[in-house]
Amino acid sequence: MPTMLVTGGAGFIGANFTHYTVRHHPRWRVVVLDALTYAGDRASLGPVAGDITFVRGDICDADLVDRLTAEADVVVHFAAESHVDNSLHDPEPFLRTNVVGTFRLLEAVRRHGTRLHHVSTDEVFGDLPLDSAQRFTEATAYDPSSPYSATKAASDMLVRAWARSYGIRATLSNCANNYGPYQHVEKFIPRQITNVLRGERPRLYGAGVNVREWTHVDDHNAAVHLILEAGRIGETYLIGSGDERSNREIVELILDTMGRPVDAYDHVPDRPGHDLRYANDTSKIRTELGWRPVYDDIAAGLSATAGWYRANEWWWTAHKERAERRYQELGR
Ligand code: NAD
Ligand code: TDX
Repeated sequence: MPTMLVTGGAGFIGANFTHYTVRHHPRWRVVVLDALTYAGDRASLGPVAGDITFVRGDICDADLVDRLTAEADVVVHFAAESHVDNSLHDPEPFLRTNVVGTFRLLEAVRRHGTRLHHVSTDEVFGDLPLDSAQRFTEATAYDPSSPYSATKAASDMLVRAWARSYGIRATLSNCANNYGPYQHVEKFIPRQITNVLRGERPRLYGAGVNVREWTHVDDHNAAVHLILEAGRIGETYLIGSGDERSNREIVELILDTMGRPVDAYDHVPDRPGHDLRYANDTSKIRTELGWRPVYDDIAAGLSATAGWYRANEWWWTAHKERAERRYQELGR
């Protein structure tokens, strides 16, 4: 059986990717490498625990990464510090994991000739004006705004340089905002859903006009599998649902689907440097690889996601206490 090493597989997208792989691509033997930071949770892998191998470890640990990469046919790299607000408060872990960690993986795949897929974000391109038809493409110049996006941009640049200079077999993807089960409650959608479940009001940064292109995590992960199967080595693919919504619209949809008045939310101080709008032109992955989002109804997706958080309070309660203590310190 070919072996796939999944870094960050105990986080939101990595855990859903691991579930998706076990369910839809059972020919792979999956090894998850995850440091179990505050954002990682072994319980997210509970449903597939018997089908995979879990290794607790750090992607900055060169010896461990070398050993696991030597045994793998493919590395799918999700591990990262992922939250913009945390990066504004304390950037150093972002430099370490997102830049140095990616460098360690690159050196290991270079030594062993292992295929790599690097998972990244559209935030590397900076932001777009609110009222325009502009979209990011694979050729858009990098212009990151936050320490998070700057370190993700650096990691993408390293992957491209290693591909060109050393000929490593790598592909990259830059996806829009994801939502779905097992997302950490520090992030926008699960924060608001769990606030409502606890009888508290959603909290909107600033006026709530900022726009994101919400994409279901399974659509993202289906795209990653297509790239692994048929993506061209050295290429980058943008991923996104095409469904742009303001933060205010999302909060109203959440309140509505959860049976609350749509204006039962509060405004809180804005995020410094808050990116206005992200939107991806996904023509390349659609025409080259035939990818299409399956989840094309955000109201239905939010309703299902709210249902998941309602049914899985055990999974998020402890994370919620810690996340809200942090937000209190940040005044948001
Ligand atoms: P997450 O924060 O939920 O999960 C990150 C995982 O990485 C956690 O399990 C954590 O324990 C692990 N990790 C962190 N540092 C590590 C280290 N040094 N060594 C090993 N493991 C470590 O993040 P996510 O939202 O699932 O994002 C996954 C990837 O997808 C990231 O690379 C992110 O940049 C990218 N991405 C996320 C989104 C989104 O909307 N969430 C959109 C586009 C791209
Ligand atoms: O309580 C909140 N209120 C609010 O209005 C939170 C937590 C967020 N927001 C706003 C900020 C953003 O405009 O909602 C939007 C989404 O916020 P986040 O969930 O923090 O996502 P974002 O900053 O857009 O980044 C996300 O998408 C791209 C992920 O966290 C990144 O890892 C990914 O790369």
